[in-house]
Amino acid sequence: MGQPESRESPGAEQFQLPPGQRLQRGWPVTHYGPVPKFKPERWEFRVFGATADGDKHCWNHEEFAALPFDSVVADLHCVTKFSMTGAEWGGVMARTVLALAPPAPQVTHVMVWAEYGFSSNLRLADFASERTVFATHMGGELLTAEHGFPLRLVVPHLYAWKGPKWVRGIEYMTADRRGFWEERGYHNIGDPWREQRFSYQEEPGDGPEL
Ligand SMILES: Nc1nc2c(c(=O)[nH]1)N[C@H]1C(S)=C(S)[C@@H](COP(=O)(O)O)O[C@H]1N2
Ligand SMILES: [Mo]
Repeated sequence: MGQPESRESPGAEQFQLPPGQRLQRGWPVTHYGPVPKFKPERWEFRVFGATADGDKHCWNHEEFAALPFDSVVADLHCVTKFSMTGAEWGGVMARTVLALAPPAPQVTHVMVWAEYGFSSNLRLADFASERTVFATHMGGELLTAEHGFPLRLVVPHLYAWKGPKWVRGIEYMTADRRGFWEERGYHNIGDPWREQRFSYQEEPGDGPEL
């Protein structure tokens, strides 16, 4: 593990990057597979699995866009070592979704589902962080297609693969299960401050058997 890198921002307040990360100019596009085409009439956001009332909850695009809007300033840390800092994300807080479509008491993990079956698993506490946001906007502008329009998740305290672009719903789970990258060699938890990059670094209890 390296020392956390630090630098002076123009405002002179110091901020740090997680170990091994470097600052990236601009905002690169990183993902696996093609960029999906948004079809508003076919889009819905689904909450399913172990919901408190046993029902599925669905919002169409218009309904989702009418949910309370909040913003969060947060960094993106890609496991390939670049970071993008100070982005202002606008959208619907994960907490808002949890309040409107609550999980059953036994729920411990959330699978976040995106177009083409991409997924990422989160501990309920990570999903429920007060800074986790389903973003529709960055820097006051709608997201572009490559960056996840119409909706992407941002989990500020975890590596960026934990935030699927083109999100379509969440599944409440009563046991942990690995998502797309977590099945393919990446760490089940993915805390950049602890440099949890790869699954071989996992300790007992960090994730389901591989
Ligand atoms: N649907 C989907 N979302 C994804 C990915 C992906 O492969 N598919 N890659 C993740 C990874 S590894 C990173 S670093 C960020 C990159 O977001 P950006 O392209 O907006 O910079 O998206 C994340 N979200
Ligand atoms: Mo990444």
